[in-house]
Amino acid sequence: MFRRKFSSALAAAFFAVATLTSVTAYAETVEVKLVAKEVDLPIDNKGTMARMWTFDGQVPGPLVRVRQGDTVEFTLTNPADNKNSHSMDFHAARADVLDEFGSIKPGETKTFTFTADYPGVFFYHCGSDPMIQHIARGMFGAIIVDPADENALPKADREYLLVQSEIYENPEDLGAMMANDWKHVVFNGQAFKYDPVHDPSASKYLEAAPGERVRVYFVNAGPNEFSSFHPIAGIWDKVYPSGNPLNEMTGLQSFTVGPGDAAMFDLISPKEGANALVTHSMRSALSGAIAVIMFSEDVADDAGKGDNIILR
Ligand SMILES: [Cu+2]
Repeated sequence: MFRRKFSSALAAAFFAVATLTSVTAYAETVEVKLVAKEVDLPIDNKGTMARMWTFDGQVPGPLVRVRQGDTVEFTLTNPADNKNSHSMDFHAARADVLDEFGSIKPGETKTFTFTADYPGVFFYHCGSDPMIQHIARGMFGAIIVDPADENALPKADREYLLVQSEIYENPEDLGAMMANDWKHVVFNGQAFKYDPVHDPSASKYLEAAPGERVRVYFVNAGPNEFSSFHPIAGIWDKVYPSGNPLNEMTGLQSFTVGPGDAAMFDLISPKEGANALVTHSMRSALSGAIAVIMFSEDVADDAGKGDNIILR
């Protein structure tokens, strides 16, 4: 995960002021460097491998996290041994689709900057042609823009990122992608990755304690399927479309997140036990898009914190 860091001389000057008015956040410049990697990755808990196109060799790519008002200085490298052009489209950016978001060939590097003006959770993805295939093969991730006002949201006790996407049996088969003929719909790159109930070979699941506010940053990479995101045996306490605090909604059973969209979902369990986070589109859920969250008083302190926001 990329963390904010001091990088301007102004930051030092502001530091004394900031200690006196600790709720006032100030803008920083954040360097983010990602590398397009064409690699083999497992698409299920049994270790079935597929040729994926990725940012930094991971599906989803690294979580980028900045604060509202920050300037993001982004660099994409496409190594010479790749076979395809790649690009970056940050949904948190306002830019020129032909310039900043344009493709670079193997062996090329490009840098562009943008300011993170809107708080929330946003999709990022490769937009190179054919975009449907670059997304279906795993070239996506999330950027969280924390609000400039640190009190704009109720404080989350734990945070998790789930990115929904489709996996097509033959990643070369553009026709199957255009026909929406996927094999699995998954969270974070693998079928039933966090669901030991439906797949005994799953070893991971989300964790929290009763009474804690669990914030799920949910991104739907698609490329085609909508998600009706629902916590089985729970109710979303709050839902924030695009993760903007001004979009607060209360007491929802499910909320639809379309392809290329994202939202923030807060969940509080009054008791120990399990919920299952699913897209309530059953064909999608039963092909792999289910994540179990266990509520227990014995939860590990570091669950859903720091680098554990994405369970790799
Ligand atoms: Cu790409």
